Amino acid sequence: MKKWLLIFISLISAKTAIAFVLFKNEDGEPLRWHLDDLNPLVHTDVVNRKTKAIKFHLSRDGWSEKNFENELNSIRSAAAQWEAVPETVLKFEEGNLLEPGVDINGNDNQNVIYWVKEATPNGAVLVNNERTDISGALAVTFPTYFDDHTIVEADMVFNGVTQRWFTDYTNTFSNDNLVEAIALHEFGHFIGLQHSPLGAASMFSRTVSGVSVSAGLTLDEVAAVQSVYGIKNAKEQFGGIVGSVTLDGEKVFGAVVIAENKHGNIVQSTVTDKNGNYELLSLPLNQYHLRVSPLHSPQAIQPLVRDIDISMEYKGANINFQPTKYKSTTVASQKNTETNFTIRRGSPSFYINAIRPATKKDNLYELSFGPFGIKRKNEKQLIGVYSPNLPSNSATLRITGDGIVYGITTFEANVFEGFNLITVEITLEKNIVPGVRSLYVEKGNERSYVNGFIEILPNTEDFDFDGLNDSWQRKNFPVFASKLSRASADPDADGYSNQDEYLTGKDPNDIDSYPTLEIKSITVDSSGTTIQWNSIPGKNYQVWRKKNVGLSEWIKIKEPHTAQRSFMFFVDTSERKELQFYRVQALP
Ligand SMILES: [Ca+2]
Ligand SMILES: [Ca+2]
Ligand SMILES: [Ca+2]
Ligand SMILES: [Ca+2]
Ligand SMILES: [Zn+2]
Repeated sequence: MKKWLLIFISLISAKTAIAFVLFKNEDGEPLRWHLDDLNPLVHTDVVNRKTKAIKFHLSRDGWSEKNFENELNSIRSAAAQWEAVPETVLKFEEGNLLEPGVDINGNDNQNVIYWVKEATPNGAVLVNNERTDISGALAVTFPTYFDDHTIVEADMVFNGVTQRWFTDYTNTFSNDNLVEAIALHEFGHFIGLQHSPLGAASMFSRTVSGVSVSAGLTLDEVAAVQSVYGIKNAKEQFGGIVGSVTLDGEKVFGAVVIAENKHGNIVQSTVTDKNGNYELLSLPLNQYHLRVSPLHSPQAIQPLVRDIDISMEYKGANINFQPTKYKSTTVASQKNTETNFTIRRGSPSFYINAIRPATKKDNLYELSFGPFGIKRKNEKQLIGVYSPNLPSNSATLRITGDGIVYGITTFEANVFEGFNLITVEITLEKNIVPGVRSLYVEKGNERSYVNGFIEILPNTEDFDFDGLNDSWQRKNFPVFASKLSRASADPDADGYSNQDEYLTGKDPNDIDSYPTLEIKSITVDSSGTTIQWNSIPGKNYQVWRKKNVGLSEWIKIKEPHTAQRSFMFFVDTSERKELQFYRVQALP
């Protein structure tokens, strides 16, 4: 079989991502690793035949002399986040560390990940046996694949020459590139994904430096992995929506299709293919609100999202049409429900070209070309959008979905050279549902969107989908999404899961630090004997008794009970008069 090399170059500037786009061949096969059904031509050091895990090798030197260990751990954390997506067969494992001096090579039967640290005298940053210059990129991933779109090898390189890197997720001041976020994006390519049209997605083509909303996978990317690597018996939890987009009877290429839930959060998005068709797959069974919009306005000189930001395959996408209204579609198990769109030619008379991220200061004007996150604070904040041709009155700026109270709208001309600004006061309601949303300006019956450029941030992050607060995991483990750090793991073998240690403030890496179980009180009254002890929410407890301390056998009282809080009561109604001994057991 012929081998092909694909180059995913991540462009520099503002970061983003959220909808998923797959790279398919003529038979409709997406680019992917075949982990359940191994191709014998794939080398066993590339995919481990026994564990069915994709094996990668890190170059031991990382980027910097002082921080290389954290740099390598950030890459491991990124792989672990993709692997943590529920209901998939996607697995990674790490092979031995490589000595410095590795290079991109699609034919050496080794998936390598490294920083290139030297440039040629004229500034070129050459990799791939000096054939590819990555000086303009943050990082590049090179999957090699067969005609049937089976990935047979993939290498990843970070630009250590023209880019600066950092690893501390709590450092909100750094303007360098966060290794974990860029590695997360690159691992998306590594497993076959293309760029997303959504601003806040990890797979958006551009990234904002520092710690930004591109960290962590979006629902869209979760769906992407589930659709390409989903385990077979999980399929009944999902369904799909498919359809076409047409304009005057012609199929439309490169139209953005977005599915939102009832709160206005984007659950998935994609872009129509050359035949005007789209597929939204691996959607949880629910009702969705779909709309179609162009990638950008034909009037925009430097749009926020362009056709080639998805991939070169999308060059020439049709952008000369009006965004549609919503259509509702209910997804049924293991079925693809058809929803077709007919769109209108033309283009709104205005578009959004830049963003004023959330601020409390009305005299602070930030001009951003990337997505932004907004905290759920119950106070007034300002958000805005800019472009050369925004209306100067009677227009509204809105965020898709519910949970937001809007205040005064302000119009200002020429805030930055040639950029008009519309600002609106917003207050997020307490019960707003976090997620990625879109901004739009509306005037009369015209609407213009920027898709997925605002993320309502959750109060606690859970990028590895285990229900355990990531900030605690990050504090206690060098690779926060690793198997050892997961909620159910017990790395110190003290019999208590990380979840239990978290809830009781114990050390998950110290076998001598564990929650103690102690009966706090026993009281006897007319209703029976009440026993109280300190408990861990979610843990099961069994109460036992015996009448005489000399008897060897304990007798169970009722079935185990699950604790709801940090203390627990149990009433033994059967015995009141006689002497009793009680014992409470925490079940593993
Ligand atoms: Ca290689
Ligand atoms: Ca977590
Ligand atoms: Ca433990
Ligand atoms: Ca412990
Ligand atoms: Zn990329």
